[in-house]
Amino acid sequence: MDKLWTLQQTSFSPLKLQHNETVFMQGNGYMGTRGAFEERYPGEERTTFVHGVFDDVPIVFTELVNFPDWLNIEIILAGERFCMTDGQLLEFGRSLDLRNGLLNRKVLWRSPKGLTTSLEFKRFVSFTDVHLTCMQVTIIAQDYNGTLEIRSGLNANTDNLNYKHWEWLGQGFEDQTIWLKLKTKSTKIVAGMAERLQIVGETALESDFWDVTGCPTLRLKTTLTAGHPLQIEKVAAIFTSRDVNDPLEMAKNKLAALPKAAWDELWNPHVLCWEENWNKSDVIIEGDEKAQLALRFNLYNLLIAASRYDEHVNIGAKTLSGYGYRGHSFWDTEIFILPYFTFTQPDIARNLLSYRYHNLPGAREKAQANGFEGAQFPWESAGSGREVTPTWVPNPDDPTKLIRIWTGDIQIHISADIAFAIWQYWIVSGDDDFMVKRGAEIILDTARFWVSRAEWNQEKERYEFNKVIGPDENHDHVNNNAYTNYLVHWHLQLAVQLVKWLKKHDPLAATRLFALLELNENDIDQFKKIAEKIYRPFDADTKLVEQFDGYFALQYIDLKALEGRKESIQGMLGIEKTNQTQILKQPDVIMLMNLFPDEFDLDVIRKNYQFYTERTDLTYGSSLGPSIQSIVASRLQMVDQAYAYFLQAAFTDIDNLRGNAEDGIHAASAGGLWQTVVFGFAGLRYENDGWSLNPQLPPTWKRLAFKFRWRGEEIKVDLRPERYAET
Ligand code: IFM
Repeated sequence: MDKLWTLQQTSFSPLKLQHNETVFMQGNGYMGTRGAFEERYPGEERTTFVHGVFDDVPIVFTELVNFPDWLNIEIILAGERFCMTDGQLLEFGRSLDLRNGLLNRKVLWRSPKGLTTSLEFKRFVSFTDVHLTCMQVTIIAQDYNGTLEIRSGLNANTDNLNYKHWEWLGQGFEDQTIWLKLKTKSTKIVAGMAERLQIVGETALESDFWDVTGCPTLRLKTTLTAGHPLQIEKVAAIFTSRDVNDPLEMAKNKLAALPKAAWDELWNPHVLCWEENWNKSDVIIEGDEKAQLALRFNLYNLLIAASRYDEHVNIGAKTLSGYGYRGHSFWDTEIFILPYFTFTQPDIARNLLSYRYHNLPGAREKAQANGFEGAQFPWESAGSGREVTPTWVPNPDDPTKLIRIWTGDIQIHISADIAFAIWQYWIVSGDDDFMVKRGAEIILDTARFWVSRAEWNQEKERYEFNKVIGPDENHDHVNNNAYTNYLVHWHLQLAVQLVKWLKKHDPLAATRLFALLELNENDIDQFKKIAEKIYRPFDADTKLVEQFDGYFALQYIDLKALEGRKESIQGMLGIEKTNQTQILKQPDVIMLMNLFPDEFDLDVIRKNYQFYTERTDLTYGSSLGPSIQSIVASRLQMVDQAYAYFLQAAFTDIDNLRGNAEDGIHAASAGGLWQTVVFGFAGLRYENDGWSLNPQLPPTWKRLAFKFRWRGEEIKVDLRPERYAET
């Protein structure tokens, strides 16, 4: 077992089921399945989500639908059901091989009647044939001869936290295969699933099909002889009407085309495909094994979350790994996750940006509904690209009361974040085609939104953005949030430059786009004029950027005096009270300086870093915070601090640092982690003219190596600090 690639669980803890389900997550960019055990346990949250399969639900509008369970296998050994909480668990070990997504569990179990059996479970979700999953169970009776009964069904009675989304359409059994057909209640997406179960190399003594409505089940019975291994193989196929016309037929055909024992046939190309992915996207750290493994764990979770084929899906804030945020996507994708793909697998980045392009109609609808022009992207986005941020949610402390959520109304910076990600992708990939066909339309139509959203302050002779929420969500309805204003300024300038470029590069496309968006030269002048006059707070004396109007006058709270707390400041003080303090949920001005390092001199960055860091709730505020702090600390050559924040991001989910890993992977933190290493420790900087490195590695790191793509060319970075050079 390679400890730099393998995540291990050495003891079974029924109280940590859900946390471990998140950690032992598997997926392939089409579907994602939590690391639940094959047999069932109370308190588990077994889910499989498939990208783009959303259905309507109260309060949060829409959510990813939990698919029928393909994992379940019940094993009955000489009449006793295998269950790790009964009898005696003599040995237990589980591992996830990050190199190829293989989940393996080895158990030595003594039944209540005293019979000992060893069981090994292996499973993977195919990276090559994304509709397929494969599982193998090897069973050895240690000290007895007896019967073995296996029951395995496709259980459609799954729900999303008690909310049912599936309508049952049919089920059946043919050619040793069970099948199930369903439809989501509101979105009418049809799913077809099929499953085949067999004893490898043997014919079962008995085999039946139990036609239980909603849970077609296969049952196999045979005998176990002491010391002789017996192997069970299960393959399952999932298709939906989002992928093909007849999902059920496709699922059945898929299984019918597989050889009798399919593991090797599916496993070999799967491993090669993983190898290709890691070859492009791995990061090697030498001298710090814990950091290496944790980093790979986070990258693995990004690799299994991103669709390779579907331009109409994004990555949710919790990937496909849990109910948190119900599969909705935020700026987390563009600002935190996308750089990993832009730099290492630009095709995936292009897909993700295309999702925003296809969802322009939803963004235009939102702008119009709010009385604005152009395109205003939703704060939370799902299948259709319409705003799906809940407006009211029950107060967790008193469910009879509701809390108003304002982010969907006024957290407007996401439209500029998307423009930023497109620009970054363009600069790095040199993909002019994307810019001409898709990127420019997004950048210009969102620029138009800014023009109509800006407010002219006659007295101060400047444009302002009032009543907004910046990245720091502890403060709502603030005026002139620095992050928002600076970003819009940049966005409008970019729009002006882009028009110039487009006219020169592809005049016909420019004319077409102007006609499509009904733009004229006055509009472009307007972009320029507003950009010049947008208020961008900066105090030349203190060198501080005020996060928003009046921030400095808010109450200071000494976070150090509250060390040891177990909840966020907002949780302790409540929303209203926190609003009155200077405590930030996550970096805001520091976030700005992270995105535009060249706009501010180092002294300004240092002063703002010092000022805002001590006011930011980095332990229990947002998980998006630590990675950004780390990158900026690296830039300021504060390597120890950068490393401390790096660790905080790296172990967010593995060690459940925020106590909510059961809701799913913190995807933005995972994406930010890659940035802490590449933009932070390696100091990769890029601009129109090219890229450069300015490395400063943590003291124990003997080597940092990774690849990235720059305008079609593969660049290999291999950093070995001189202090470790052989003498
Ligand atoms: O997008 C983030 C936001 O910045 C902080 N709250 C959680 C969201 C989803 O991760």
